[in-house]
Amino acid sequence: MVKTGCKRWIAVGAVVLSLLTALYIAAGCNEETKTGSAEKAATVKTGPATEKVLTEDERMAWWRDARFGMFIHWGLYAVPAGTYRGERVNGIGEWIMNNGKIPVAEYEKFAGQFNPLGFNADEWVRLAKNAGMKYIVITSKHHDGFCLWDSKVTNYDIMDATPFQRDILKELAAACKKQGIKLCFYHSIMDWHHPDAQAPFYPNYNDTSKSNPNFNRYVENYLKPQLAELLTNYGPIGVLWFDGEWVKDWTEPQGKALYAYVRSLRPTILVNNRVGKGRKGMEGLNKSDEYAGDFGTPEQQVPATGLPGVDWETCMTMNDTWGYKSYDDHWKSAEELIRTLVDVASKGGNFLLNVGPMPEGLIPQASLDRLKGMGDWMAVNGASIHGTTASPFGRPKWGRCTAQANKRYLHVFQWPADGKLEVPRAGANADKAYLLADKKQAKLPVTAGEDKITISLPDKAPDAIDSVVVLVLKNK
Ligand code: FHN
Repeated sequence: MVKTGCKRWIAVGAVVLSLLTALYIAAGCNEETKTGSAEKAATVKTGPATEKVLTEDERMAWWRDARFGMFIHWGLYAVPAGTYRGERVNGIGEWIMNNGKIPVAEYEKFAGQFNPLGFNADEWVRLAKNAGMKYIVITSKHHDGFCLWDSKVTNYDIMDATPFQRDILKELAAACKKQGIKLCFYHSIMDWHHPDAQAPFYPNYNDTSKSNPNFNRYVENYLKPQLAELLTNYGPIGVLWFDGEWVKDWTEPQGKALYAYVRSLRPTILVNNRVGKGRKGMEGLNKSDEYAGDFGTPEQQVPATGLPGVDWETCMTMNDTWGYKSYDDHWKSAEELIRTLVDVASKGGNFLLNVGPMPEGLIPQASLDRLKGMGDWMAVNGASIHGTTASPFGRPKWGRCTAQANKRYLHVFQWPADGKLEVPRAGANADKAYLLADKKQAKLPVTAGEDKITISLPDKAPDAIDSVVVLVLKNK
């Protein structure tokens, strides 16, 4: 993450850059750029009216409160769905172009088959909302380079290359606005399709020993104009969630410059640490303060004790793939997912849970079932997740704890056989306790000892997965 002083410089840079960008865009200086057969001239609308300048905490506030979001990996890879020329391809679904060694011209043909007539933006947003999620992060462009929006700088997008010809991001933006969900974009820096990026590295597009001498041209003439489109034409975007930053040609100074560029277009936007080199493997975060980005991104794991002192978000799949793979049946249970959400929140993080829609535009039934299970639990217990902070006393043996003002939400995974729930006092005095599932908030007997508070529980747990006891503290 970036030190405050360093961020100040980035903010100053962002203002300067915004002026330059406005001039750059207004001058239509991309109009001459054609960077490959599929690319078109760029004419990008000018940026949004100046946004209110927010402090760091104000900017992060909605995201910290949200705690739970939906990740959507969707693109052409949903068409082969893990199988190429009759053979199952190893690895995660959205990597099929690389893992199946599919040449660019062959892979492009999937666009002609991408016609998701079942796609209903309102329905997807409703699914996220009903699950208790507050934001959606969708792949505007994954590593394969295909664009889910109407981009003026390429024909390799939903409008020009597919029979569908509906701007998916535009429809989602409208649905999110209507339903009060923040829309965010995942965007890959690595691009296996672009001739100035990784396309020439075929058959290993992900060859990190290789350098493309034209990479900077890709950044200036393609990546940045596309980001300008995404940030100016789709309303207020909550997060730009970068990925694919590990390519040899991408450096931390470029990451910092891109961070400043993005903030110059949308001053209040959040940007993850993968904009630069701020990620350490899948652990999520390089500890040094010198990296760009607003939050760390542990992938497929929850840090044992959180990432103290920084904002972070665990992203995770429900099965083993991000992009749809028809035969991946290795699903986590709703119980595991609910407890993971609680575990993450109890350590002060966000949980970004993935769905990989099918090529018809529908979300797999197994994902719907899990979203429903989580939504049912959140409908009763959402207050113990949204707007909460980390446990003040780590991980108790019976479950987890989240906190908000004078409330401690005690997430009981193991209902005590003797009916006594022991909570470390952590310097607090108890006022009362009740079950979150109990609308009448009937008081549970509480006794406060020297080091612990003991709550007497009813015989039966209201929820076999996680019953939440609310402990209200005095004097706070
Ligand atoms: O390579 C990608 C992968 O396909 C997926 O998008 C995940 C999500 O965090 N990120 C990358 C690997 O770190």
